[in-house]
Amino acid sequence: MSAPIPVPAPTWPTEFAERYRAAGYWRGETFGGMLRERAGAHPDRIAIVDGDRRWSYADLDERADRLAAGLLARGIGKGDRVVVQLPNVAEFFAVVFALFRIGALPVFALPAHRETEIAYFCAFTEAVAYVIPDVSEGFDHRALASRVRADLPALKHVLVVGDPGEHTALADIERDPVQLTDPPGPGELAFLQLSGGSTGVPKLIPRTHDDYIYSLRGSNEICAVDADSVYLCALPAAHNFPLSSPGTLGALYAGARVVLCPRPTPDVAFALIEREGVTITGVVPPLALAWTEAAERGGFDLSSLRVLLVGGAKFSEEAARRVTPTIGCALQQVFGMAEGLVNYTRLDDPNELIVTSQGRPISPDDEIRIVDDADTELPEGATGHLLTRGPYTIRGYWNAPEHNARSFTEDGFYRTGDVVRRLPSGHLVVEGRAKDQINRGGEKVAAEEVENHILAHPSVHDAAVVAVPDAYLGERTCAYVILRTGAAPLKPVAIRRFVRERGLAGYKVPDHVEFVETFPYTGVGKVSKKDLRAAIVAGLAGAAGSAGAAPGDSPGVVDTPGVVDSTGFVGSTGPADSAEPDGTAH
Ligand code: OOB
Repeated sequence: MSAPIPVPAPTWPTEFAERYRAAGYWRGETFGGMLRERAGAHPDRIAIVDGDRRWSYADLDERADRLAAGLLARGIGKGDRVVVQLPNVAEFFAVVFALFRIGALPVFALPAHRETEIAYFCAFTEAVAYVIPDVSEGFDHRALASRVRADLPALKHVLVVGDPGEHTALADIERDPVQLTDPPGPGELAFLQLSGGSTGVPKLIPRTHDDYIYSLRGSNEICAVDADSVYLCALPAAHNFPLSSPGTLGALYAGARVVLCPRPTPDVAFALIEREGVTITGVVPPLALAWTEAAERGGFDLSSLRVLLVGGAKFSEEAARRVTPTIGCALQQVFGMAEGLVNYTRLDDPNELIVTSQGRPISPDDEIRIVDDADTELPEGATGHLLTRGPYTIRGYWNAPEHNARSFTEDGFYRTGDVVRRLPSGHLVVEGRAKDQINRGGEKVAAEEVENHILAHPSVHDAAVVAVPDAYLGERTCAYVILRTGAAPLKPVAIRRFVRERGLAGYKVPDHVEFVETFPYTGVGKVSKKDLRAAIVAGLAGAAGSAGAAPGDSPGVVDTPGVVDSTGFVGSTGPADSAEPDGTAH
């Protein structure tokens, strides 16, 4: 038990930590203590609604305690890593608070992740346990767990919500609560979050109790979340946005109610908003579009909804303008990152600012630098690279010294990879991105990761993955592929299937595959992704223009259905691992 952390993640220098404590940002709270306090203050108030199940604060507190005792009895303890991959079910919170209490670190996987990603998270973090549902969205997680576990002796426990199969039922490990001898302190790590990333494999983001709880408190204040709020968790619960902006944890911090939404389609979400009197929720831009259209059609009473947060990817001004008139609630744009910094438009901002900017930071001590390629600060109002440092922004990834040297400046600023400009009000406008990443409706795809998988195909000589504009998702992925000399021609679907069968999340499977003879190169001999993207845009314009195209029907480029996404992030209407959606395309 209590495996040592291989290479400790860099943390805040003492003078910063002291400053953040003195300013009242870090108040010495922990998640375990926070839940205990709330359960003591209002035991009978409802904390979690999951379908017909309603857990009070006392219920959640007791379940977390019983699970904590069960985990300890199995030898899982402080500092141990536990990969948690659960859909939006109440047990997610029991598990996570149990881990928080004993100081074991949840590693937050998304439900869409598959064997390659899960095996990597388990191996890289030397996880001792993996928590899963039995079957979710038609996918049997138990079979995946058996395969992953066969290769990883350190992974001793697979805990299943529901029918455990050959593994252990989560419910069976519960024990009578025990007195904890060594609970984590507020400055210690609470969990590891996944970075959207732009590198071959995802990086892990170490967050402490103190820093994360500060971001919750700040978010609650900005979004007016209080004990009477009802937060609908429409996106996957493990993602940083629905977890903390202000999210489920913000709601629980406020003593409010969390309603879990099994999928974010308007029919399901709107029915819950009406039934549960939801006051606030957060979605990615494609969902905001779908919700706006559905709200226009009517049929549900959405009058309880006060605030819709939209973030994760750029929300277009036109779409932003439609939210309040159609859904009847306030819009808050949120531009955040799991590494830390979160910006919100404020509820009392002028409407123009709300619809044209991505907000300003939570904290007066969030430091913002906007710089050129040489890290030189630009004049006020200029567009450049966003660097940031502050009381809830990490100083380094977990166990990744080489990445840290690239992703952080020497004085501790995080290189966000976002290109922004700052308005006189301090609000940021996201103008683009300088990282090799595709933002597929809020889901981040690291180009290099997908390229590496395509390169494993025996017929492939080289691959370059870039974003293509899409009316619904904002961006989709396009893989440009050069085949080996003499290799037999392939169909795009063969590449897509190959990537899928390597066990990758559905949203990373390229939406579109183009075979080419060569790539455009930059002066220094690197593949010019700028030129590749330009070629796509030119191709789009040539193919009768994409203006006014319905979601997903960008001519000639997108070969998957637009509104039906295979990931669960944006909303799925069928099993995530169904057969190739585009088996007949190309
Ligand atoms: C959120 O977190 P991540 O870690 O999945 O992704 C962060 C990246 C940002 O660096 C930026 O590139 C992009 O997602 N992004 C936006 C955006 N919000 C996030 N780009 C343009 N406009 C926006 N409003 O995505 C996340 C974390 C907490 C709250 C909200 C989103």
